[in-house]
Parts: sequence; C-alpha cells; structure tokens
Amino acid sequence: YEPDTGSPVRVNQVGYLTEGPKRGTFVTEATEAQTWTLSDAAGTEVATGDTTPLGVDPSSEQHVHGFDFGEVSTPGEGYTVTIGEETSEPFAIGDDLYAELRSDALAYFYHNRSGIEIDAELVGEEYARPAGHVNAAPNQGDDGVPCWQDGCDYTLDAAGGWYDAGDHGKYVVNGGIAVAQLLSSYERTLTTEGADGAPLGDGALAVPERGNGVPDILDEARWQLEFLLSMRVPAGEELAGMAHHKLHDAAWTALPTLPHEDDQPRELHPVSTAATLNVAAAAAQGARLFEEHDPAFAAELLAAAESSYAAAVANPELLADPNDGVGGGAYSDAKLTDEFYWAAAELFVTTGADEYRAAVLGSELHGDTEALFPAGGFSWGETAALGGLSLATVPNALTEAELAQVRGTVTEAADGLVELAGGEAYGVPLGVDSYVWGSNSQVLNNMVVLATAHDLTGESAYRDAVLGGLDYLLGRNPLNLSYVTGYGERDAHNQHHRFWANQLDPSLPNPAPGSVAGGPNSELQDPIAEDLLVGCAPAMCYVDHIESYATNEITINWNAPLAWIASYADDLGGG
Ligand code: 9MR
Repeated sequence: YEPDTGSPVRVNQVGYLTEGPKRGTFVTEATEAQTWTLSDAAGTEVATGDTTPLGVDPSSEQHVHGFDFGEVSTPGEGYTVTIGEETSEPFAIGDDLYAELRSDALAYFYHNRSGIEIDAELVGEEYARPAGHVNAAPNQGDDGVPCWQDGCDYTLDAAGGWYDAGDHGKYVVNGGIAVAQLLSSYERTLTTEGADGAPLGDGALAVPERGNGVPDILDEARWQLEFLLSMRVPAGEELAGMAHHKLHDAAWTALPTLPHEDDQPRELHPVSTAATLNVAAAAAQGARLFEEHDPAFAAELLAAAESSYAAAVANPELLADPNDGVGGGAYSDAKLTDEFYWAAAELFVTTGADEYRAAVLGSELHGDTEALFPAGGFSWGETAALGGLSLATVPNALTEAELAQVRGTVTEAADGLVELAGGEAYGVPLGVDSYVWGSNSQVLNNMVVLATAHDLTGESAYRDAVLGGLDYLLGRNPLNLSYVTGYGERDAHNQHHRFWANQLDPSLPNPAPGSVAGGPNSELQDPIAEDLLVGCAPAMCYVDHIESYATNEITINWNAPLAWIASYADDLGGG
C-alpha cells in the first residue's frame, strides 16, 4: 500500500496567521538547498528564498527540507509555494482563519448527543437523526440500564450524555476529560486577557438551548455533566457515591448503525475509582462555572464532586478490568495518582478547602513537571495536567510562591515542547516514540500546554509552537493531509463512525466539518492497519479508511482539545 501523499511541498492547508510564523516542509532526495517561491492567487510571485536541508526525518523516514516565509504578512487567499516542478496545496494568510473551526469543533458534541433528536434546523438535513437510546424499539433506553456487576440489582437512568466515538458507548473516564476541556475552554475566556467569550456565549453555537441566557458552551457541557452525575451508585447501595466506569452495548454493532437503530442490550459496567475521580474533577470545575448561571445546579455539582472524591478516597483501588472490552472499550488505567491530583486540584480551586490543599501539595506529582505534563501528551489516562493547568490559570487559594511554582511547571513543560517541536522536520510537538492511538490528541494536548504557557507569559515562542502544531494537523505533515474534516484541500473524511459512514453507504454523510481523526498510530491495532500499514514509519501509520478504528476514529476526548485550540487560535487572530 502506497499512500497518495500528493505534492511534496507541505503546508498548513488552511493557512497562516498574518503576524504568525509561516513554515513548510519539502520532501526531496536533494541534499542542496532549493529555491522556493510564494505566489498569490493570481500567480504573481510575492516572495522567494532557499530551503534548509534537514536530512532524514525519523518520524516519517522522509528526506526533507524546511522553508520559512514568515516575512510575508499580506492577507489573501489562494497562496501557493512552488519548489522546482512541485506546488503546494493552496492556503490563506489572514487573521480570521479559525473562527469556523472553533464552532465546528464544538458542534461535534451536539451531533454526538445521546437521548435527543439531532435537529435539522441546527445541523442541516444531512446530519439530522432521531434520538438514540430512548427506549423506542429496537433500542433499549439508557433511562433504565441494569447494573451488570455481581451483587447489584438496581437500574440507573443514565440517558443523555455524548456518545464516545464511532461506537455508542458512554464512558466516564474519557467523558470526564472531554467535558473538562470544554469547561476549560470557556474558563479561559474568564481568566485570560484577550480571550473572547462571545463566540462561546449564548446564541453563538448551534445547540438547542441557545437563547436560554446561559453561554452555549456551558449548555453543551451540562448535557454531559448531568450524564456523569447519573452514573453514580445510588444512595443506600453498597459503594454509593462511586461512579460506574461505563455503559455500552453487550456486543459491538456493525457499521453503519445509527444510534436509534441499535438493538443491543445496554449494560452498566462496574464502578471504578478512575471514573469516580473524573466525576469529582469535572463536577468541581462545573460547580464554579455554573455558580453565576444556575446556583442550584452548581450546588448539586459541588455536592457530587465532594462525595465522589470522598468515595474514591475510601475505595482508592477499584480498577476497571483491562479485559472488559466486548461491546465497548476497556478504558482501564492502573495508575490513579494523576486522577487523584486532578480531582483534588479542581476541588481546591473551587472551594479553597484545606483537605484538598493538603491532597494537592502532598501529591507526589505536585511540582514534578514530567509527571504532570508527560512529553507524549496528557490524555484520558494521564490527567494530572488538567489539575495543573487549572491551578496555574484559575484564581485560587495557593500562596504566591506556590502559584509561581505551579506556573513554573507549565512553562518548563512548554519549554521542553518548544525544543521538541523545533527538532521535528514537520514542526510537530510530538516525538517519534509517541505516535500512539489518538496521536493527534496527544499533539493537541501538548498544544494546550504550550498555549497556556503563552497565555501566562506572552512569550511568542510558545504561541509559535502551538501554531506549528496546527500546521501539522492541517496538512504540513508526512501524508500531506488535513486530519480535520472539511478543512484543507486534502482532508480526512472517512473516519470510523456508525452514522457518518458515507464510505459504506452513500446515503449517509461523511463526518461533520471539524471532526479530528485519531491520527497515526505505530502500533497497528486494527485489521486495516495490520493489512495496509506494516513497516510504516510512525507518522505514516494512518489510513483514511472507515474500518481503521485505531488510526481513524473520532471521539469526544480528541475533539475537545481541538475545540480548545481552535478557540485559542481564533482569539490570537483577533476573533
Ligand atoms: O482512546 C483510547 C486509546 O487511548 C486506547 O489505546 C484504545 C484501546 O483501548 O481505546 C481508545 O478508545 C476507544 C474506546 O476504547 C472505544 N471507543 C472508541 C475509542 C477511540 O478509538
């Protein structure tokens, strides 16, 4: 299998901010510098210069040169770079490149809501669909899901929430990080100068709750927060206060299957400490953000956060079974110091209480830059960074010296990522060893760390590294492919999804614009990858095929950092 990588001249196919860095990559066996030429839409040459030979890129095993046209700052569409006989895909230079991506990346969440009809007026006919898992045949409704654990005989009303990904499972651990990153995207607008809350505000997004006086991004987050609360063991039962790890089908369904067509029994899988801490963390963060808009809901969230945290402390080692992967993902995680840190940090930021202060300051992770911000990126299984970022950015009761230390870990991590990206031929803040399942989200989460460092310090090197990450995701990469549907001339559009399955059934749509593919995964963990990608260099281990779930799925916890970053980048351009 030879991927079609198009032109060897690789650029961000969306474009470059007027005052931002402008870098590209050229794949060539030539060892001497080559001349590049930037032309505008009319074909007029506007700049020229020499490439820099960089040798072999270990991530892609391609021979590459870099080029840089950062001196050009004339806005326009349809620019191209030509080197010899080869011309890049067209791109823009401008300030308003990411406004649409911000709302599209957020629309992903409404599209993937469970338990509610997806309204054509909000998403268009093509993407409209009936409510899923609402107890209308052949569905089993999520309003009465039987507990699936030895010794429990209750059912939970766990309707609502977001579907995880291409499947119809609803998982608390990646649900928690996803909603937390939406909340953080909003919270950033409250705590950061130059961050604009209006594009996330009431009436700004296509959600059914728009016009209710509450910022739309909080409406979207609430849909998931309520689901997370509903996954808790009821009072009076053994393990009350703990959260069930996940709810999903008894067996995997075929592709395509629309949510309302799913005929599988729904099952509530055992509780876990990780899930419980996700509820605690996300609910604690939600509590402070809903205080202004709905004090009763805020109080409910805070009470749930505190009791969840207490339940997790009392049951610190209830691990999800790594082999519980039939009909849904396992999402198992054997190391929970990071979840404890995250939950304690959010509770501390919200309440200032001594108990949580002690848990934060006493954690072995506190002050440990590498443990908080692993170079391979934070993720659903490595969540301490979320707590660290909240402590660093949201006003809280740390002393000045403690705050300076926390902020120091963010900038130290970001310094490492700037260096890492600077050594990558494609400018990506991800090392050759980190192309795992969902690598694009690892890139995005590293970009969140960099962007936060930029918010804290104003240092342009951090901003430039974030923009370099966007360049990578939007086409300046070994496959010359934008991993975000609807963005760039050559975009991923066959991601693994049971409704957005146009590749299998032309009457169904492709993924909605603004859906980010998981990305290159060097482990080859699905049959398509095993068949097509043997021997691939890490950053090449990707195929835009609907059945390649290990390289090409889409999920809430990958689109959430995309939304966060699009929001940051749109703010950079001035809105
Ligand atoms: O994102 C998850 C990734 O980190 C794991 O390595 C992988 C295998 O366990 O599972 C991924 O999550 C998938 C989940 O298990 C099932 N629904 C789709 C998720 C994204 O591919």
